[in-house]
Amino acid sequence: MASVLKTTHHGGCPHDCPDTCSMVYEVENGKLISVRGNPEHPMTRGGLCVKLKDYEKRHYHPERVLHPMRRVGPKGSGQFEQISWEDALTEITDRWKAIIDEYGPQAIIPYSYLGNQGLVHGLNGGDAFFNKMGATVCERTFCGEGSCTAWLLTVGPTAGVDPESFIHSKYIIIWGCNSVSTNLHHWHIVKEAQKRGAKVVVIDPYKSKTAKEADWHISPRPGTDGALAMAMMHTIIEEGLQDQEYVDSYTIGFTELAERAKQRTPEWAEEITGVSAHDIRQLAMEFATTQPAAIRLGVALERNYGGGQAIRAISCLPALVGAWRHVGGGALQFPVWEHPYKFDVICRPDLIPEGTRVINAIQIGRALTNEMDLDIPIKSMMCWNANPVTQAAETDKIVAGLMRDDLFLVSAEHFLSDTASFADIVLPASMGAELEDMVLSWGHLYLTYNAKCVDSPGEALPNNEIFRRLAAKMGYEEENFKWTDSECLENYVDWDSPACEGIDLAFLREHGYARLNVGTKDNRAPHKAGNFPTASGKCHFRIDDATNFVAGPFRQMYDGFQPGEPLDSLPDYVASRETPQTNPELAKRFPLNIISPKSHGFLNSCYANMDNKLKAQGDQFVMISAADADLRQIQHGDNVRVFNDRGGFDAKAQITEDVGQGIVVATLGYWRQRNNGTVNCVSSAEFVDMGHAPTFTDNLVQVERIVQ
Ligand SMILES: Nc1nc2c(c(=O)[nH]1)N[C@H]1C(S)=C(S)[C@@H](COP(=O)(O)OP(=O)(O)OC[C@H]3O[C@@H](n4cnc5c(=O)[nH]c(N)nc54)[C@H](O)[C@@H]3O)O[C@H]1N2
Ligand SMILES: Nc1nc2c(c(=O)[nH]1)N[C@H]1C(S)=C(S)[C@@H](COP(=O)(O)OP(=O)(O)OC[C@H]3O[C@@H](n4cnc5c(=O)[nH]c(N)nc54)[C@H](O)[C@@H]3O)O[C@H]1N2
Ligand code: SF4
Ligand SMILES: [Mo]
Repeated sequence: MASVLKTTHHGGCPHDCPDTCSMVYEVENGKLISVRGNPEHPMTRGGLCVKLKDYEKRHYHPERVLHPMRRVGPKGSGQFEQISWEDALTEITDRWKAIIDEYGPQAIIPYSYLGNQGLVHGLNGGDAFFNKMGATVCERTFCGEGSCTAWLLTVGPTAGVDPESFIHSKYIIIWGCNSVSTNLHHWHIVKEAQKRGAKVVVIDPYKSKTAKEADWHISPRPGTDGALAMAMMHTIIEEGLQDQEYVDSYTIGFTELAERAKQRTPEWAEEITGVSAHDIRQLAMEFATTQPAAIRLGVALERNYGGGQAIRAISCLPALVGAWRHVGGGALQFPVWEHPYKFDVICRPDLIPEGTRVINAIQIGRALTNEMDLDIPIKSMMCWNANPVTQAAETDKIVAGLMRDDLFLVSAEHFLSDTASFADIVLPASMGAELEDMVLSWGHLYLTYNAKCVDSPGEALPNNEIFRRLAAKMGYEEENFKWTDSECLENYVDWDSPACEGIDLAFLREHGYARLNVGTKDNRAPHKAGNFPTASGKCHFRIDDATNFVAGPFRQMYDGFQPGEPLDSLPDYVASRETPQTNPELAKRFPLNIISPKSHGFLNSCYANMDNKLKAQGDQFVMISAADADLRQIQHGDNVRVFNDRGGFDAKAQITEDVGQGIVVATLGYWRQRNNGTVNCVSSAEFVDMGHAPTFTDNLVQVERIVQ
């Protein structure tokens, strides 16, 4: 009898999720047979989420793209023929060379995001390649860049409170984050703190899974958090609850902030937010007096026109009450700021020719349809680690652009996603256990290693190998295009930094993960005595002469760093663009504010093509209040159309008390090829006030029963 060889290997979940779980791959006879959470990792604690617990099934899914393919049917028809790697790469580079000859390299645009968060196969791969080419720079501001701009202006690039230190918090505000679905491994810590007596407050316009488990759910209208935070400041200062010594020593601009806050009364905020002045006062007083108090800022906070200003206001709150003095006090945004990655080496922004134009990924539909009036049209796009047809705004324009006969689309993918199905050439990409990498985390303070432990099925190749081969064919000579994956890892991390003391690649290969040397969960209080990584070393309530800019922890990915319009020197409430209050004309036809948060069972659009995940998650639904349903003669379970002037999608009506009147909620990720439209058909590609972040929570729609 042949002996069965079972081995285990260190994994790191590559998905765009703050938790970056440390995993255990189990391999038998060269096949991945199971994937578990690493029981030793202090955040993963042996558990994975519902999406990943059978990750091996995704590796061996029958619909995986296994070979390079060329389109043979009309665009988007999904008809392809298998071709060799050599033919695929030659065809791609021949087409690109011809486009460059005729239009110049800026007629080509890369399009990627964090579909893979590996340093080698996620962040690297394409950026250095397209920078060398001189292609149009794709500015990628989908997720957190408005938040980052606000955070940097206020407290600088600090990881803030260690997510694990929340165990010591006595008052926790989860603000615009559905942790139960999107940050599960932080939620476990919050629940433990709750058991130890902490009060957990969730601020969310609807009763999310997380809001349901809170001690107190506060439900402001979408996009009104700035008003809530300003009124909290009002109460704190009015009651004299600020930590004056902390404020005097470690902040700038208290006098001006206090003056503005004076006008932002809880009664004023009640009108805007719909939260009672009484509740606002109570929240402010509890937050100020129950220390350590910690705020978890969700990405979703930025997704309306005043998102940046709201996040600035919220980021001021911990300094105002001196919460930073304590372990487990302060605010948590993206801990990735203290990870020692060398983004300049990874993405090589230095290779971008001076004067290269920048197009934002959120507005790709406008670029592809040339609504932007580009002097050089986009003639080719390469897409990897991203799926704009489901995830980016104004989808109908994206689809119209991708249908253009003169657009040459190359897609490296695991599956024939909504985007890849429009490609001229599809390249099969390797998955998790098939490649070596380190996975960045924007949600904890560990380095995470991922071993290659099985071969890729068919002819799939890791992203970085695809770009190595493309670079060779294009004749790019820089040494980084020749580094092995292992050499990349040696070069991409600042192993000599204090954060990496005692850690090297060999250690990571052996242990799978390593805690950065940035204090422990039990002693870390980075801003106990100020020490904010801002130019002044202080927390900035006030900023003089600031202008808008695009920032992100991965900002070197695009170098779209052009200073923009002047910013208010103080935080404030800035109204959304599309609400019945701010745009009554539009609201006559489209009276409902839509929120499109993440689906519990999908990871962005990943897993929404797997039947078992779809079954657990359920079909596309839209949550609507009984009052709004009645007005439209909609019954629970009816098929409805959700739409506005930008487009629409079909959904099953879910009548529920979890949403208030005037708000509808439809979660994200369902595939267009399986549905009549997606939530992004209705979302606008306008930016918010800071960092070119998207306005996914700033859209008015109408809902109608579909009459069969
Ligand atoms: N299961 C699952 N997990 C994921 C993902 C996924 O697709 N599925 N995606 C990952 C990614 S890429 C990201 S960026 C994170 C995002 O993680 P989160 O920030 O948690 O993202 P969302 O689920 O979009 O929104 C969270 C909550 O914010 C609320 N919200 C929306 N607008 C506002 C507002 O104006 N004010 C307030 N106070 N709340 C608002 C929504 O109602 C929602 O309940 O999740 C990651 N984790
Ligand atoms: N309405 C609305 N829209 C949103 C949001 C929202 O809350 N509401 N959230 C926004 C946010 S926060 C984000 S982060 C974006 C995410 O937007 P995207 O990053 O575009 O979304 P994903 O669905 O994760 O797409 C990743 C794709 O990469 C592929 N992929 C994964 N790993 C690899 C690999 O190793 N190699 C290759 N070649 N391909 C790979 C996957 O199969 C998948 O198709 O969406 C944004 N869009
Ligand atoms: S998607 Fe997030 S929670 Fe799930 S296994 Fe990956 S890192 Fe962990
Ligand atoms: Mo995201």
